[in-house]
Amino acid sequence: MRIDIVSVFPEYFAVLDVSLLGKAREQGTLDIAVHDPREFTNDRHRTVDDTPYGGGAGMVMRPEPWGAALDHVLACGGAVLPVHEVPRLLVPSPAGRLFTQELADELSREPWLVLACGRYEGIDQRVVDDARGRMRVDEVSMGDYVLNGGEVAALAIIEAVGRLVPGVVGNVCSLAEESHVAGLLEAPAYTKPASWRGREVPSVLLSGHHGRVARWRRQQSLRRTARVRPDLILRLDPGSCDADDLAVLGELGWLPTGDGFARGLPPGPGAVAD
Ligand code: JDQ
Repeated sequence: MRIDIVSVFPEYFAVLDVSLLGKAREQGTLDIAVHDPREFTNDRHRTVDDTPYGGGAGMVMRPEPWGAALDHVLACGGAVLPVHEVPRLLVPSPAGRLFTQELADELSREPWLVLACGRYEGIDQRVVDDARGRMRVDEVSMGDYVLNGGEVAALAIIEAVGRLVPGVVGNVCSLAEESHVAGLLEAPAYTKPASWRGREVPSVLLSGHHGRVARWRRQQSLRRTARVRPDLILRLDPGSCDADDLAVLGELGWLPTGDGFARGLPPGPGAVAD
């Protein structure tokens, strides 16, 4: 996969030399290049920002350097790809659609991504609107909190997408296991020693009984998700739940509906708390 990043802070992306993604770049599985819009300015001060029309605090990134940088990426960045390829453009923004595992999956099957990282109050909207005429564009949010720019969001996107690209993650089983438990939080994990500071590893994990371990983990996932992320239980597919799952959720007051789960009666007296 080819990834072009556009950012006025190219140094941010030094971490892409490290660990799994660093190895994938060495192997050529990921081909990542960073471009600085400042290199596409014409004035003596290499200005990338200006005051917002309509007034208000902060600065907005000027469209001309961004337009030129994206033109360059399309003309040269794709020199390594078949001529017919068109990239997907991702623009991190607090006003974008939520970046999800589903989108990460979809993007991992693309040959070419471009990430446009704004700063200040963001990029002049016309840059995004103009790009939509040439490629698929998604403005994406990492969640309802505010970052200072798109760089950290771009790194999270690259890590989430990159690890799904064939050949990046060595252990393919862990990816398969993840998709099996998709939509639920992970069960807690433990390693040696079996006893630490008076705390024991749950005995079922030492039992060697694979069936019981799987059932315990699934139950922990369901309980944890119901407690911490009830929004995920609402969207859980009852078709992906077996009788054991329904029993656990029922005990917590969740009942299957046509297309998900709903809060039923709260567990009555004698119900077991987690
Ligand atoms: C940019 C900014 C507008 C703060 C400039 C570019 N999930 C998420 N949070 N924050 C961002 C994404 C994000 C992404 C790109 C960005 C923030 N800023 C700063 C812009 C309002 C507030």
